[in-house]
Amino acid sequence: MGDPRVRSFPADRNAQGLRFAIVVARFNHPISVRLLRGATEALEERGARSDDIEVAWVPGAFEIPQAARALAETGRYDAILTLGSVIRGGTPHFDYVCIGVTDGVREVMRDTGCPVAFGVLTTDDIDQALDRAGGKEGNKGAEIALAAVEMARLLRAVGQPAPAAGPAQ
Ligand code: INI
Repeated sequence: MGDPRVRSFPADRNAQGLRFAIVVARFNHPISVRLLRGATEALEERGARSDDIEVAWVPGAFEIPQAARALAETGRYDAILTLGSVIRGGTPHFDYVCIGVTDGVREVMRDTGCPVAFGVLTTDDIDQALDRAGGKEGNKGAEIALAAVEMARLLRAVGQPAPAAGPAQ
């Protein structure tokens, strides 16, 4: 794939030796646990050790960016995953939570340089969320885990230093 005359960075999804933090919203808990299982299984299938995966629970999707920023700023992680679900109700609250979490995650990635994979479902109802949390549409948690690995590897390949060595605390 690609032009052999130019340097390219092929997708590398080997998670061995990489360290991850997962921020997961407790709101809509049954969806969150399914997404979390999908994400951790995908990371481990790609070679990550369970010791190199840390999970931070937050009350709801709106709190995800603040926790993601605090984790990214430690410099201990190669990538951060964010998981949760916002389900449309009858009020504009849905839109404000969605805007808060999407803008917030983007800003964390921009400000810290740490890859932050976005795995917050935004759906009309619980069935659409279940479909995407291990149901007929797959598992978004697993999907974004691969994006996190790929971005962590890409940043290393282009020369961004790895986080400082030593056990995650
Ligand atoms: N948080 C969610 O993660 N999903 C939702 O669907 C949701 N709804 O519908 O309100 C939700 N609200 C809580 C919000 O994320 C904050 O935790 C709360 O506002 C406190 O800051």
